Amino acid sequence: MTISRLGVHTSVEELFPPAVLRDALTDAGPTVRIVETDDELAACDALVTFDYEESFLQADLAWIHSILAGVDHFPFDALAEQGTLLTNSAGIHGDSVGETVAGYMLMFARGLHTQRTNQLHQEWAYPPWDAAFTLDGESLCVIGLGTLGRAIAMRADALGMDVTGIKRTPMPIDHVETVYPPDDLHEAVAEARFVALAVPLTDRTTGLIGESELRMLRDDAYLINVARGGVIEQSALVDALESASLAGAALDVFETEPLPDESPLWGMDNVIVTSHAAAANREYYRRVAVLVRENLRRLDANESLTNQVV
Ligand code: 7N6
Repeated sequence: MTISRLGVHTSVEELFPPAVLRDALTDAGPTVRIVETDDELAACDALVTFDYEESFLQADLAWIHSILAGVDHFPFDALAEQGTLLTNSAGIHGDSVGETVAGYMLMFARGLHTQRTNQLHQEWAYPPWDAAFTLDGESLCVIGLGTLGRAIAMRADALGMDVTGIKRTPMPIDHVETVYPPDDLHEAVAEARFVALAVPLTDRTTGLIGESELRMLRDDAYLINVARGGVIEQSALVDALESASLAGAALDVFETEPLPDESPLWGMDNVIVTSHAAAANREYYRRVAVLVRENLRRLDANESLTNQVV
């Protein structure tokens, strides 16, 4: 199958200007246009997009490429029924998310979040004598050992941390001392000073960290979420933070985004809130372009697609 008319949906603007991706694809084969209206959509065989909209189904596209790794907002069954292929952008976020998680852990260990808050009040304050620690020798459990989890594990290992992890199909993974199956979740998280969530949002991972899992965590543990908000029962997390049964949390993703003004998470000293920005990277569009080009080539050659979800 040859794609001759490729659209870049304006929703990619969430991450980069549509024109930079269009320009990066101009010599890829198809004519490439930026798509905003249904008429423009109707003139496409395939679409690169951030959002999912129902009009994409009506347009009967041959292929949709999501510029996100997490595609839980797409209707897999309806796309499959219609014969529309769906691919995602998994695999391109390891370095950016890995560095972000290393940053969160360093902020907590070295008290940098507190120092920054102090600076905003022009306050010169040495940390309480027993507050600061080093990551060297601390433990991390990474839940999900795909691109993100492995990139997190590699950086944690380089910082001298003891890394364990959970993988649906356990196998030896570089930089991870012990890989547990999902059934051993409680055992795996109970030991860890840091727990990082790096799983896709699926039926199996929705609410994975709820009240009983939070109760298993050490009371000096930090929870990090760079997966999807729905992986944690957010109200149970707020309760755990308010009752100090957890030392803190770094959260990039939330049940509702943007995080609503009234959320108590905004105001907690031991919570780092970032705006679904762990994967932000000025090179993002180039990496998407590489995936799109590869799949245009494969479609042309009647080969199976890379990163195919549906
Ligand atoms: C950037 C999203 C993904 O699913 O959540 C990540 O690709 C990055 C807004």
